[in-house]
Amino acid sequence: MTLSSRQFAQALQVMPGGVSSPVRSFKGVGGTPRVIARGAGAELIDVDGLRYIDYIGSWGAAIAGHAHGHVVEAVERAVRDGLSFGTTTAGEAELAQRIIDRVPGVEMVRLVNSGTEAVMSAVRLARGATGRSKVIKFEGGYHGHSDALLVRAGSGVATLALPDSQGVPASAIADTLVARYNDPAAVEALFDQHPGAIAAVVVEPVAGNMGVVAPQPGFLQTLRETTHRRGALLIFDEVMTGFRVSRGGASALLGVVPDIWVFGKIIGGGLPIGAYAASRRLMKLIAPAGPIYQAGTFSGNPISVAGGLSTLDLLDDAAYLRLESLSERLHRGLADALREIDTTGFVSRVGSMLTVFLGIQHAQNYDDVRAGSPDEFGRWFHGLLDRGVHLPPGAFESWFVSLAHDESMIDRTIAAARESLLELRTTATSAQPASLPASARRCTSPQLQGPRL
Ligand code: KE4
Repeated sequence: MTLSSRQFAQALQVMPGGVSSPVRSFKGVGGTPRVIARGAGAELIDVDGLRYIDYIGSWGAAIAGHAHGHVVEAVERAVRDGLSFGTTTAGEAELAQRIIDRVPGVEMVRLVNSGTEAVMSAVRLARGATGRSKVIKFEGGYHGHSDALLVRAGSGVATLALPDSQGVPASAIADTLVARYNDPAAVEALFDQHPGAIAAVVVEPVAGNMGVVAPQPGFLQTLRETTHRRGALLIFDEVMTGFRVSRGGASALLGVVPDIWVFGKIIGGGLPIGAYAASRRLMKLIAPAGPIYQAGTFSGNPISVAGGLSTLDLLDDAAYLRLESLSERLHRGLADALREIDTTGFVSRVGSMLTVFLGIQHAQNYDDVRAGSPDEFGRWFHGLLDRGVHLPPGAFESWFVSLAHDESMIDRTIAAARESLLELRTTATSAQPASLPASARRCTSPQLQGPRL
């Protein structure tokens, strides 16, 4: 029994599912999560000293890699001056300005402590600004775990195949309407059914929580036109895509300007953070400037802000070119492996966020994605984990490439993916795959093995 499995067994005694967030639980892929001791660049090192090329990247936040010198130094400097004051500090205004400078259309920003909090606040802003209550979200979209948005959600809700969540009263979701992603007609129909009642449409401009599903040409433009015509607001949830898919995020990349943006993850560089942003006119409705209340003890705290500012320092044009080069190399190698090993599946990618879907050849919405093979993904996941590659433990998640990945790691990932696909195809038992000597297998203890064919 490894130290990791012993420590996870202890975690199971004191935390639900042994985790602080459900997607980490391996429930979607089987087997036992690795207890991670530290991150270094593009690698995770578990408590037994085993190293993994990391494609979780703190679910997208670690775009610079783990423990990047520039980020660590900035955070260390900030920590020495105190952790949190509950007052205004210069850094939070600087971070707000950085976001404004990068994202065309953003005029003011409010910092909060998580993506969930940011989306929840953005919806409240839309409801307050329009005087309307209903909100449209999309099947498979995940916008954090606030009650009103935990309806047919993606990410962990989809991974765990939860119908939704218990504990969310019908009253809390009575104003939540659900449409199919990439289906503008479904949105129009909801506006027809609820004239004058819909405050906002909230959308991941590139869906990342049903796996990566790109917007079809014209989808976002149509949402922009429809919401404008119907007097509703368009909210882009860019917690994942913000400063990931381009220097200005998805709205800048795709040329569609929403009314409200939501950010998280990268703007904290791995420290807890969220933000929502909009025009001056809208944001001046937020207390204390206006009548819409939202607050937070640690909002804009100097440590998360230091993590965000130092990470954004690293995200210049060259960085995005590098991310694209590495991600395209991975995309091509994985696609070649799927084809050469005659595996039904495809790579769905936007910038440095991607998903390999197994069992399907295309995906435009949540129904398409659910026709895939999550069980097969689970077996493939463990084949890669055994070979030192740690994917996000769920078929409905995005993989993230960081600036700390390099060509050698990408090529090792492709080789491991190829071997694991071959293993899926050729072994129905737990025999060692021909290409790897027994000694090279990373973990032989049964409880660390994922489900076998
Ligand atoms: P947080 O509250 O977890 O910071 O952000 C919620 C959120 C909101 N919007 C989008 C588009 C998101 O992707 C997220 C969070 N993403 C998941 C990963 N799919 C976080 C991982 C987890 O839940 O542990």
